[in-house]
Amino acid sequence: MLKIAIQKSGRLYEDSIKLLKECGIELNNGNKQLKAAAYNFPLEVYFLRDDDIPQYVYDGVADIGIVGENVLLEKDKNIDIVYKLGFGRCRLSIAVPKSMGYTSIAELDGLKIATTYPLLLEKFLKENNVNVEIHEISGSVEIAPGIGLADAICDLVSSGSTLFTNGLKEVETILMSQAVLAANKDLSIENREILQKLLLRINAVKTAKNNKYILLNAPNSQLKNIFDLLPGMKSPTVVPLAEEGWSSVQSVVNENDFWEVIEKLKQYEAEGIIVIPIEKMIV
Ligand code: PRT
Ligand code: ZN
Repeated sequence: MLKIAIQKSGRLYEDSIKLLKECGIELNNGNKQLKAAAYNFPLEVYFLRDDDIPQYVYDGVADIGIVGENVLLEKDKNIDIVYKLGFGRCRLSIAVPKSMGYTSIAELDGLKIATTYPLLLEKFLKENNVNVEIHEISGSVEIAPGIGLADAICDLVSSGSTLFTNGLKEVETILMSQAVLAANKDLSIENREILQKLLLRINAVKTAKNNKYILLNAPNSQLKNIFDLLPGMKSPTVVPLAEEGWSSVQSVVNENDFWEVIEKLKQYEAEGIIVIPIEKMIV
Protein backbone atom coordinates (compact mmCIF):
# COMPACT_ATOMS: atom_id res chain seq x y z
CA MET A 1 0.00 0.00 0.00
CA LEU A 2 1.46 3.35 -1.10
CA LYS A 3 0.65 6.37 1.07
CA ILE A 4 0.30 9.74 -0.63
CA ALA A 5 0.01 13.08 1.17
CA ILE A 6 -1.97 15.83 -0.51
CA GLN A 7 -3.10 19.27 0.63
CA LYS A 8 -6.17 19.12 2.86
CA SER A 9 -7.62 22.34 1.47
CA GLY A 10 -6.19 25.24 -0.47
CA ARG A 11 -4.86 25.92 -3.92
CA LEU A 12 -3.51 22.43 -4.67
CA TYR A 13 -6.40 20.40 -3.28
CA GLU A 14 -8.74 20.40 -6.30
CA ASP A 15 -6.05 19.69 -8.88
CA SER A 16 -4.53 16.91 -6.76
CA ILE A 17 -7.88 15.16 -6.40
CA LYS A 18 -8.62 15.71 -10.09
CA LEU A 19 -5.30 14.14 -11.05
CA LEU A 20 -6.00 11.00 -9.00
CA LYS A 21 -9.44 10.79 -10.58
CA GLU A 22 -8.01 11.15 -14.09
CA CYS A 23 -5.64 8.32 -13.19
CA GLY A 24 -8.71 6.18 -12.56
CA ILE A 25 -8.21 6.19 -8.79
CA GLU A 26 -11.43 6.43 -6.82
CA LEU A 27 -11.48 7.38 -3.14
CA ASN A 28 -14.09 6.21 -0.71
CA ASN A 29 -13.77 9.01 1.82
CA GLY A 30 -16.37 10.97 3.61
CA ASN A 31 -15.66 14.66 3.39
CA LYS A 32 -12.66 16.12 5.20
CA GLN A 33 -11.32 13.06 6.94
CA LEU A 34 -7.64 12.76 7.73
CA LYS A 35 -7.19 9.86 5.34
CA ALA A 36 -9.00 7.93 2.65
CA ALA A 37 -8.30 4.65 0.90
CA ALA A 38 -8.64 4.10 -2.82
CA TYR A 39 -10.77 1.06 -3.54
CA ASN A 40 -9.41 0.30 -7.00
CA PHE A 41 -5.68 1.04 -6.52
CA PRO A 42 -3.29 0.23 -3.62
CA LEU A 43 -3.16 3.85 -2.46
CA GLU A 44 -3.99 5.56 0.80
CA VAL A 45 -4.44 9.34 0.76
CA TYR A 46 -3.50 11.58 3.71
CA PHE A 47 -4.92 15.10 3.77
CA LEU A 48 -2.41 17.51 5.35
CA ARG A 49 -1.31 21.14 5.46
CA ASP A 50 1.08 21.72 2.58
CA ASP A 51 3.88 22.91 4.90
CA ASP A 52 3.86 19.55 6.70
CA ILE A 53 4.05 17.38 3.58
CA PRO A 54 7.86 17.46 3.02
CA GLN A 55 8.51 16.39 6.63
CA TYR A 56 5.93 13.59 6.51
CA VAL A 57 7.40 12.25 3.28
CA TYR A 58 10.93 12.55 4.62
CA ASP A 59 9.95 10.66 7.80
CA GLY A 60 8.17 8.00 5.76
CA VAL A 61 4.80 8.64 7.40
CA ALA A 62 3.72 9.22 3.80
CA ASP A 63 5.68 7.61 0.94
CA ILE A 64 4.96 10.31 -1.61
CA GLY A 65 3.32 13.73 -1.62
CA ILE A 66 1.98 16.44 -3.89
CA VAL A 67 3.35 19.81 -2.86
CA GLY A 68 4.55 23.10 -4.32
CA GLU A 69 8.20 23.12 -5.29
CA ASN A 70 8.45 26.37 -3.30
CA VAL A 71 7.45 24.59 -0.08
CA LEU A 72 9.61 21.57 -0.82
CA LEU A 73 12.76 23.64 -1.42
CA GLU A 74 12.12 25.92 1.56
CA LYS A 75 11.76 22.93 3.87
CA ASP A 76 14.99 21.56 2.40
CA LYS A 77 14.27 17.89 3.10
CA ASN A 78 16.20 15.15 1.44
CA ILE A 79 13.39 13.81 -0.75
CA ASP A 80 13.16 13.29 -4.52
CA ILE A 81 11.04 15.18 -7.03
CA VAL A 82 9.71 12.38 -9.26
CA TYR A 83 7.26 14.30 -11.47
CA LYS A 84 6.55 17.95 -12.22
CA LEU A 85 2.77 18.14 -12.35
CA GLY A 86 2.22 21.41 -14.21
CA PHE A 87 -0.44 22.91 -11.93
CA GLY A 88 -0.17 25.38 -9.04
CA ARG A 89 2.25 27.46 -11.07
CA CYS A 90 3.60 30.59 -9.42
CA ARG A 91 6.89 32.36 -8.81
CA LEU A 92 8.68 33.40 -5.65
CA SER A 93 9.66 37.02 -6.09
CA ILE A 94 11.02 40.04 -4.31
CA ALA A 95 8.76 43.10 -4.52
CA VAL A 96 9.40 46.68 -3.46
CA PRO A 97 7.10 49.72 -3.12
CA LYS A 98 6.13 51.15 -6.52
CA SER A 99 7.56 54.51 -5.57
CA MET A 100 11.05 53.08 -5.05
CA GLY A 101 13.34 53.65 -8.01
CA TYR A 102 14.87 50.23 -8.72
CA THR A 103 17.63 49.61 -11.20
CA SER A 104 19.64 46.70 -9.79
CA ILE A 105 19.70 44.09 -7.07
CA ALA A 106 22.36 46.07 -5.21
CA GLU A 107 19.62 48.47 -4.18
CA LEU A 108 18.21 45.84 -1.84
CA ASP A 109 21.36 46.12 0.27
CA GLY A 110 20.60 47.12 3.85
CA LEU A 111 16.83 46.76 3.47
CA LYS A 112 14.49 44.81 5.69
CA ILE A 113 12.59 42.14 3.73
CA ALA A 114 9.53 40.31 5.09
CA THR A 115 8.89 36.74 3.92
CA THR A 116 7.58 33.29 4.75
CA TYR A 117 10.48 31.88 2.70
CA PRO A 118 13.59 32.85 4.72
CA LEU A 119 15.75 29.97 3.49
CA LEU A 120 15.21 30.48 -0.24
CA LEU A 121 15.52 34.26 0.15
CA GLU A 122 18.76 34.01 2.09
CA LYS A 123 20.26 31.62 -0.45
CA PHE A 124 19.34 33.91 -3.35
CA LEU A 125 20.75 37.01 -1.65
CA LYS A 126 23.96 35.23 -0.72
CA GLU A 127 24.47 34.16 -4.34
CA ASN A 128 24.04 37.79 -5.34
CA ASN A 129 26.23 39.22 -2.57
CA VAL A 130 23.46 41.32 -1.09
CA ASN A 131 23.05 41.90 2.65
CA VAL A 132 19.56 42.39 3.99
CA GLU A 133 17.72 41.88 7.24
CA ILE A 134 15.27 39.00 6.71
CA HIS A 135 12.10 39.33 8.74
CA GLU A 136 10.23 36.03 8.86
CA ILE A 137 6.47 36.33 9.22
CA SER A 138 3.78 33.69 8.84
CA GLY A 139 1.23 35.34 6.56
CA SER A 140 -0.14 38.50 4.91
CA VAL A 141 3.36 39.33 3.76
CA GLU A 142 2.10 41.82 1.18
CA ILE A 143 0.94 44.33 3.81
CA ALA A 144 4.33 44.46 5.59
CA PRO A 145 5.73 47.53 3.75
CA GLY A 146 2.43 49.41 4.08
CA ILE A 147 2.40 49.07 7.88
CA GLY A 148 6.07 49.87 8.27
CA LEU A 149 7.13 46.32 9.18
CA ALA A 150 9.58 45.97 6.29
CA ASP A 151 10.95 47.85 3.26
CA ALA A 152 10.25 45.05 0.78
CA ILE A 153 8.77 41.55 0.61
CA CYS A 154 9.56 38.15 -0.84
CA ASP A 155 6.38 36.20 -1.61
CA LEU A 156 4.57 34.01 -4.12
CA VAL A 157 3.07 35.74 -7.13
CA SER A 158 0.74 34.37 -9.78
CA SER A 159 -1.41 37.06 -11.45
CA GLY A 160 0.41 39.93 -9.71
CA SER A 161 -2.84 41.55 -8.55
CA THR A 162 -2.02 41.20 -4.82
CA LEU A 163 1.21 43.13 -5.35
CA PHE A 164 -0.60 45.71 -7.45
CA THR A 165 -3.35 46.38 -4.91
CA ASN A 166 -0.73 46.76 -2.19
CA GLY A 167 1.31 49.31 -4.13
CA LEU A 168 4.21 46.94 -4.75
CA LYS A 169 6.20 45.96 -7.86
CA GLU A 170 8.02 42.74 -8.60
CA VAL A 171 11.75 43.29 -9.08
CA GLU A 172 13.51 39.91 -8.76
CA THR A 173 12.31 36.35 -9.36
CA ILE A 174 13.90 33.78 -7.08
CA LEU A 175 12.10 30.65 -8.21
CA MET A 176 9.59 29.47 -10.81
CA SER A 177 7.40 26.93 -9.03
CA GLN A 178 4.71 24.34 -9.70
CA ALA A 179 3.19 21.40 -7.89
CA VAL A 180 5.43 18.33 -7.88
CA LEU A 181 5.16 14.72 -6.86
CA ALA A 182 7.88 14.08 -4.29
CA ALA A 183 8.93 10.70 -2.90
CA ASN A 184 10.77 9.30 0.08
CA LYS A 185 14.21 8.00 -0.88
CA ASP A 186 13.81 4.60 0.80
CA LEU A 187 10.61 3.15 -0.59
CA SER A 188 10.06 -0.59 -0.23
CA ILE A 189 10.28 -2.64 -3.43
CA GLU A 190 6.51 -3.13 -3.34
CA ASN A 191 5.84 0.61 -3.00
CA ARG A 192 8.35 1.41 -5.71
CA GLU A 193 6.35 -0.80 -8.06
CA ILE A 194 3.09 0.90 -7.10
CA LEU A 195 4.73 4.28 -7.66
CA GLN A 196 5.86 3.19 -11.14
CA LYS A 197 2.28 2.20 -11.94
CA LEU A 198 1.01 5.55 -10.69
CA LEU A 199 3.66 7.42 -12.72
CA LEU A 200 2.66 5.54 -15.86
CA ARG A 201 -0.91 6.72 -15.35
CA ILE A 202 0.10 10.31 -14.54
CA ASN A 203 2.28 10.37 -17.63
CA ALA A 204 -0.58 9.06 -19.79
CA VAL A 205 -2.90 11.77 -18.47
CA LYS A 206 -0.33 14.57 -18.92
CA THR A 207 0.81 13.42 -22.38
CA ALA A 208 -2.81 13.23 -23.51
CA LYS A 209 -3.39 16.82 -22.34
CA ASN A 210 -0.42 18.01 -24.40
CA ASN A 211 -1.64 16.33 -27.57
CA LYS A 212 -4.70 16.36 -29.80
CA TYR A 213 -6.03 13.76 -32.20
CA ILE A 214 -6.34 15.17 -35.71
CA LEU A 215 -8.28 13.88 -38.72
CA LEU A 216 -8.22 15.45 -42.17
CA ASN A 217 -8.76 14.82 -45.85
CA ALA A 218 -5.99 15.56 -48.34
CA PRO A 219 -5.11 14.98 -52.00
CA ASN A 220 -2.71 12.03 -52.36
CA SER A 221 -0.15 14.32 -54.02
CA GLN A 222 0.29 16.13 -50.67
CA LEU A 223 0.51 13.07 -48.40
CA LYS A 224 4.32 13.07 -48.17
CA ASN A 225 4.31 16.70 -46.93
CA ILE A 226 1.57 15.92 -44.43
CA PHE A 227 3.37 12.83 -43.07
CA ASP A 228 6.47 14.96 -42.46
CA LEU A 229 4.33 17.49 -40.60
CA LEU A 230 2.32 14.95 -38.59
CA PRO A 231 4.58 11.99 -37.85
CA GLY A 232 2.11 10.72 -35.24
CA MET A 233 3.05 8.18 -32.58
CA LYS A 234 4.50 5.60 -34.94
CA SER A 235 3.26 6.90 -38.27
CA PRO A 236 -0.05 8.40 -39.40
CA THR A 237 -3.07 6.23 -40.27
CA VAL A 238 -4.11 6.65 -43.91
CA VAL A 239 -7.42 5.49 -45.36
CA PRO A 240 -8.40 6.04 -49.01
CA LEU A 241 -11.53 8.14 -49.59
CA ALA A 242 -14.27 7.00 -51.98
CA GLU A 243 -13.29 9.98 -54.12
CA GLU A 244 -10.37 9.02 -56.38
CA GLY A 245 -7.01 10.64 -55.51
CA TRP A 246 -7.92 11.60 -51.92
CA SER A 247 -7.13 10.10 -48.52
CA SER A 248 -8.17 10.55 -44.92
CA VAL A 249 -5.22 11.00 -42.52
CA GLN A 250 -5.34 10.44 -38.75
CA SER A 251 -2.54 11.44 -36.42
CA VAL A 252 -1.66 13.35 -33.23
CA VAL A 253 -0.46 16.90 -32.94
CA ASN A 254 1.31 18.58 -30.04
CA GLU A 255 -0.59 21.39 -28.37
CA ASN A 256 2.44 23.73 -28.61
CA ASP A 257 2.77 23.38 -32.39
CA PHE A 258 -0.95 23.29 -33.01
CA TRP A 259 -1.70 26.54 -34.89
CA GLU A 260 1.50 26.40 -36.89
CA VAL A 261 0.60 22.87 -38.03
CA ILE A 262 -2.94 23.89 -38.96
CA GLU A 263 -1.62 26.79 -41.11
CA LYS A 264 0.77 24.44 -42.94
CA LEU A 265 -1.98 21.85 -43.45
CA LYS A 266 -4.07 24.48 -45.22
CA GLN A 267 -1.11 25.20 -47.51
CA TYR A 268 -0.94 21.46 -48.23
CA GLU A 269 -4.61 21.55 -49.37
CA ALA A 270 -5.95 19.65 -46.36
CA GLU A 271 -9.72 19.86 -45.91
CA GLY A 272 -12.28 18.84 -43.32
CA ILE A 273 -9.79 19.07 -40.46
CA ILE A 274 -11.20 17.72 -37.19
CA VAL A 275 -9.34 18.01 -33.88
CA ILE A 276 -10.36 15.89 -30.90
CA PRO A 277 -9.09 15.93 -27.29
CA ILE A 278 -7.33 12.75 -26.15
CA GLU A 279 -8.24 11.30 -22.78
CA LYS A 280 -5.22 9.05 -22.18
CA MET A 281 -2.09 8.54 -24.24
CA ILE A 282 0.49 5.81 -23.71
CA VAL A 283 3.43 6.11 -26.08
O1 PRT B 1 -3.42 25.45 4.71
P1 PRT B 1 -2.16 25.18 3.99
O2 PRT B 1 -0.92 25.50 4.79
O3 PRT B 1 -2.15 23.79 3.41
O4 PRT B 1 -2.18 26.14 2.68
P2 PRT B 1 -1.47 27.52 2.39
O5 PRT B 1 -2.43 28.61 2.70
O6 PRT B 1 -0.12 27.59 3.01
O7 PRT B 1 -1.20 27.41 0.84
P3 PRT B 1 -2.11 27.79 -0.42
O8 PRT B 1 -3.26 26.88 -0.51
O9 PRT B 1 -2.37 29.27 -0.44
O10 PRT B 1 -1.05 27.50 -1.57
C1 PRT B 1 -0.56 26.21 -1.78
C2 PRT B 1 0.45 26.25 -2.92
O11 PRT B 1 -0.16 26.79 -4.10
C3 PRT B 1 1.65 27.16 -2.71
O12 PRT B 1 2.64 26.58 -1.89
C4 PRT B 1 2.14 27.33 -4.13
O13 PRT B 1 2.94 26.24 -4.51
C5 PRT B 1 0.85 27.32 -4.94
N1 PRT B 1 0.44 28.66 -5.40
C6 PRT B 1 0.21 28.99 -6.71
C7 PRT B 1 0.22 29.75 -4.67
C8 PRT B 1 -0.15 30.77 -5.55
N2 PRT B 1 -0.15 30.27 -6.81
C9 PRT B 1 -0.46 32.09 -5.02
N3 PRT B 1 -0.76 33.01 -5.80
N4 PRT B 1 0.28 29.98 -3.33
C10 PRT B 1 -0.04 31.19 -2.84
N5 PRT B 1 -0.40 32.25 -3.63
C11 PRT B 1 -0.74 33.53 -2.91
C12 PRT B 1 0.48 34.41 -2.62
O14 PRT B 1 1.09 34.02 -1.40
C13 PRT B 1 -0.13 35.81 -2.53
O15 PRT B 1 -0.72 36.04 -1.27
O16 PRT B 1 -1.60 34.34 -3.68
C14 PRT B 1 -1.25 35.72 -3.55
C15 PRT B 1 -0.72 36.23 -4.87
O17 PRT B 1 -1.55 35.88 -5.93
P4 PRT B 1 -1.76 36.88 -7.16
O18 PRT B 1 -2.56 36.12 -8.15
O19 PRT B 1 -2.50 38.10 -6.62
O20 PRT B 1 -0.39 37.24 -7.69
ZN1 ZN C 1 0.79 26.26 4.07
